[in-house]
Amino acid sequence: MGLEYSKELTEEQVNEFSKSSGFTKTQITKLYEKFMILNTQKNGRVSYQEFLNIPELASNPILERVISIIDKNNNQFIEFSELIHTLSIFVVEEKKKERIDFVFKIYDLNGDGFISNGDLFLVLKSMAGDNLKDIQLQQIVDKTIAKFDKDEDGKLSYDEFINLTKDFKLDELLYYELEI
Ligand SMILES: [Ca+2]
Ligand SMILES: [Ca+2]
Ligand SMILES: [Ca+2]
Repeated sequence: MGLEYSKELTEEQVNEFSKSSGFTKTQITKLYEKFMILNTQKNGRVSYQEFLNIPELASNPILERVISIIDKNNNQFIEFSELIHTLSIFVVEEKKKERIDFVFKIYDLNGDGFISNGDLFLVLKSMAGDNLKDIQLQQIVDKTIAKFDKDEDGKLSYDEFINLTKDFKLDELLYYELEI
């Protein structure tokens, strides 16, 4: 009904998106403008490839994992509603649990419900870049897993991860950094 393809949102759509996400109307309008810039094909949904074309993002190996989590309906495209839902997780203070869920899914790279030693290594490596040697990184990973792996199965469950986020104040960190 034109929603996905319109260059501008109608007032009604702005209201709806604002209500469902917690963003102000002005923020919705601005975000939509950015979304349409990303959307080089101007078809109302951003493909994985369009995301990967963003120079600052292209070098990030966990990007595809992040995009696949944003893509809630799994159609290989990011719709505007999916994008603002995800962004709102990081700017609306009360959405703390959703923030932690989102971060857990990123760390659980293979999506099996646990953060394994290998998952954590790959995620931290992609964040640290070349600043740390693999051996140093592996030591950090081993220590971190050992510290929070209460049931000693060698990997972190969701509950164990919650303790980690508390220890590192991960939630506050994320909330602060991504505030817009
Ligand atoms: Ca989608
Ligand atoms: Ca996993
Ligand atoms: Ca465990």
